[in-house]
Amino acid sequence: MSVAALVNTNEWPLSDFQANAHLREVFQRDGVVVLPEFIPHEVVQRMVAETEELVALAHRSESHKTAYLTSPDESFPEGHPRRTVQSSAVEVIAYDHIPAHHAVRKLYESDELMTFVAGVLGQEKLYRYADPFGALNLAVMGEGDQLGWHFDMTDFVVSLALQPSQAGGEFENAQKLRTATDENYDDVHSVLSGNARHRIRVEPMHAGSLMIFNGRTSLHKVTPIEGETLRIVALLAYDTMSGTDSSDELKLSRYGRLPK
Ligand SMILES: O=C(O)CCC(=O)C(=O)O
Repeated sequence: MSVAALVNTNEWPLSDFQANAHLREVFQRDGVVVLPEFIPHEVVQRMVAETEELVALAHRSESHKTAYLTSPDESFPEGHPRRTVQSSAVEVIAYDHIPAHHAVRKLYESDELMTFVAGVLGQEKLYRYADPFGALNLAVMGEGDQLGWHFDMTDFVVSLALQPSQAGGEFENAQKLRTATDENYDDVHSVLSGNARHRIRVEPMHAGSLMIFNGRTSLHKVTPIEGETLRIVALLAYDTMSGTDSSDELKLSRYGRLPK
């Protein structure tokens, strides 16, 4: 199946240099770019149905870590972001559980999509992740699940919203809050303590939206899910170097197992 059958190429012509240059500018400016209706409605429906068949294979993880995805560091003063714990709960379907015919897997394995993402990121070339579980994974969140405030450990993430929850499940983002050389703890503290609503933007996560996001510098969360409808998001992992894999610690916490 060609990627043209999976992507709304009328709206998002993947190889249109001009259009991609605009997306690249937005990504560079904001650290995030959202492409609404990237996937046509009927394809999204197929992706959701194919994901629902796999829900029993999902691994549930619940974590209580700081926004830096670490345990609290008691050497910092009380109330400091490095000591402040965030709660998260999510179920994840790993790449090796997603069959070859799944439309999301076909999309992820398309070179055309990877070249397009590289163009938006301003990268010469990208590689798919080497993690046999995390290269492509489907995050499924039910009532009460949430992701606490956190920075990612990777430079960027590509997510595809497949199904929003009835309420809650909002992706809140305080963009570009830190840099490689400045942790900006004061502003991180303000966001964590709810005193910086003006810095937070809710990114639209309608079914079929693709989001390309720099989660290493932007502090973000998913608010608690309300209602019975599962919130489903596909996470497509790429890197600028070939062979990049996740640590065993991350695999065990997110997927509950290690490769055999
Ligand atoms: O589910 C989402 O929308 C975002 C996921 C996320 O923030 C993450 O996995 O780090």
